[in-house]
Amino acid sequence: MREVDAVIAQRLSSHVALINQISAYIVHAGGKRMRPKLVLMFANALGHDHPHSRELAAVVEFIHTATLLHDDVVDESALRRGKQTANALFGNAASVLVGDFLYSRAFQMMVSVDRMRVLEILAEATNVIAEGEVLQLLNMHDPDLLVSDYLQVIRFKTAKLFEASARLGAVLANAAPEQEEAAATYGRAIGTAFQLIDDVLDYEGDSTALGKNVGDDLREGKPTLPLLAAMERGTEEERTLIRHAIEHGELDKLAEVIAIVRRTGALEI
Ligand code: GRG
Repeated sequence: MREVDAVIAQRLSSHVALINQISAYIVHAGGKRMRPKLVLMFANALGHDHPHSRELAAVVEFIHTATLLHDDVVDESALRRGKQTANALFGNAASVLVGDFLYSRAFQMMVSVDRMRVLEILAEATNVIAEGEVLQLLNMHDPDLLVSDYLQVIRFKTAKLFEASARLGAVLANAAPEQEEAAATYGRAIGTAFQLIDDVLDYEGDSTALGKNVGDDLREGKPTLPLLAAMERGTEEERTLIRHAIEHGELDKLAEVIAIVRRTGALEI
């Protein structure tokens, strides 16, 4: 990964000092580099060892970072990777614009790889990521949401870039179509699993975590995964109780909702 980090550092440069400052801040803030690792893992496993794989590994990290910058503005988040978000430090406008810079730099770098298929995969993936975010926005307060709707959002907003990263590794190695599809399936599965776990981990932190988080969900009228799963697994009466509690922010129903989440095993996904 050191070689990919070197490409990242080298390609970050802009003529505008603020762009360098913000992009360096976020790119070096301690991300796990999971998507670049997928590119390299599949490229190497299928016999490709060429600088193009490092370049593309950096490309997917730039795209990922652009989506994080935009996402933190949309969610008005204050913390990312254990540090203050770029929007908290530099403001929303600068964060969105540096996201645009990283996104367009990623496409500029892709051109140097000179493979139409690469452009096609990442153009489609970023389209789907944006669709996922818009769907999430539309679903956010919909109490009729189904677990399947939630899964569609995470396949779009998160799993798609994992899928594209694994697929790119296979494409660079000139893999056979069935190998490329197998890589894509792996990426999609691991990306979906990653987001599912991320979404329920907060609810299991300690003995107070479940109550605190379900309380926040009811207060904000948000049908999150544990509540959706509890509604789908509960009785008709339980479903109505949770739905009503979400729609009306009924915190006096908190203990009953938590009991249903526990009884239905809604955190066991
Ligand atoms: C710029 C094309 C474009 C779209 C913007 C806002 C938006 C549309 C998309 C946001 C998508 C998003 C943030 C999905 C969640 C992805 C996710 C699981 C982030 C956390 O990933 P980690 O844990 O992060 O891999 P690190 O910090 O390790 O890099």
